[in-house]
Amino acid sequence: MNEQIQNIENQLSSYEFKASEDIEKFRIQFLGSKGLIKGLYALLRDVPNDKKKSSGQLINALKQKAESMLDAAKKNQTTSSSKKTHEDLTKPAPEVKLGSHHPLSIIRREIVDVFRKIGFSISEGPEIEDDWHNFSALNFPPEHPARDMQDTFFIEKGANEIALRTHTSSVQVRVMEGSTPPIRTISPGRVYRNEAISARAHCFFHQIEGLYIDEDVSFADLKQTLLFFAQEVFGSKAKIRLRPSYFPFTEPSAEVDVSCTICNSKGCNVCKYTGWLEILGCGMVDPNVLEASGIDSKKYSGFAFGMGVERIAQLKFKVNDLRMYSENDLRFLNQFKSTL
Ligand code: 2NL
Repeated sequence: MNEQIQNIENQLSSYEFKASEDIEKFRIQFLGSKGLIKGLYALLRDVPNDKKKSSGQLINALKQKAESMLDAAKKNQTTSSSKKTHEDLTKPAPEVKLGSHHPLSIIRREIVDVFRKIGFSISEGPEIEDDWHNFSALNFPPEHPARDMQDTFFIEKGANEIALRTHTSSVQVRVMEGSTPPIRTISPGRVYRNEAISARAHCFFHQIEGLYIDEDVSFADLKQTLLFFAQEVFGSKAKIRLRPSYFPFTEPSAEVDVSCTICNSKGCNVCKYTGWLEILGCGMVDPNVLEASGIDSKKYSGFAFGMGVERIAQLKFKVNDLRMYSENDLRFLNQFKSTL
């Protein structure tokens, strides 16, 4: 037995690791499940009892030696390969994965650019608003349902309530307060409503509102501006239709439909066989709203409109679940890679 142990000990001592494959060869030869050292343990069964202990200790020591040789060889390999050389500097660079613009950003930019072309400036404002800018200055009566906890995320209740803005009209109130007509501005931004999240509703979404105030601004100016917008965004054949509506901040008010671009107004399931798609709300700014922001309603008049960016993107990109916009699923986002 001792002779066999000595024999393997000699083999170990004279072993030289030459190539990286030798590490695995060494492991199999000495430490593998059918290796030399396992073989010694098998022989131990036939060793007389009084010698078992000393032989066992010798084999254990041998096993430890083999293991530490293996560890040392492995360590040596990693340090020598990392020390080796630089990468091949003539190799082409690894592919750079380009990100993409979010579909809502693409549409927002497209819409903003349409209005920029006809002289609108862009205004931004805080997402956390006071009651005055979000409601009172916009002619919301004190008991209006939008002021309810059910509809608005309040941050502070009390004399001057603080809430997440429910529309970007609040930005336009700030513009009116801080400047004199002519005012031509659009306000893109995120707005918040206290709603359960579903395919059709979300607790936040994005709006673009427009405001034009000057002497003698008329409903005809509003209609023509919106027709221009619709044809820029939905194609030169697009038509619009206005239906009477109601908003606290405009009088008269209207809802605007664009002719269905999917079926050419023939009727399809997107336009519910009406040939029309609702895209925005609008109206002539209520004189109370002008006065609340210090604009003389005898001298000036104006129009305003507001649209949901998600809605326009839904129509242009055929997105049928609002949640897609905020889930960051790459299978969704990657589809917009080439769209800008
Ligand atoms: C909609 C309707 C609308 C406005 C927004 C507005 C702003 C000021 C004064 C008067 Cl400062 N009006 N904005 C007017 C009519 C409709 O939005 O359905 N938006 C998604």
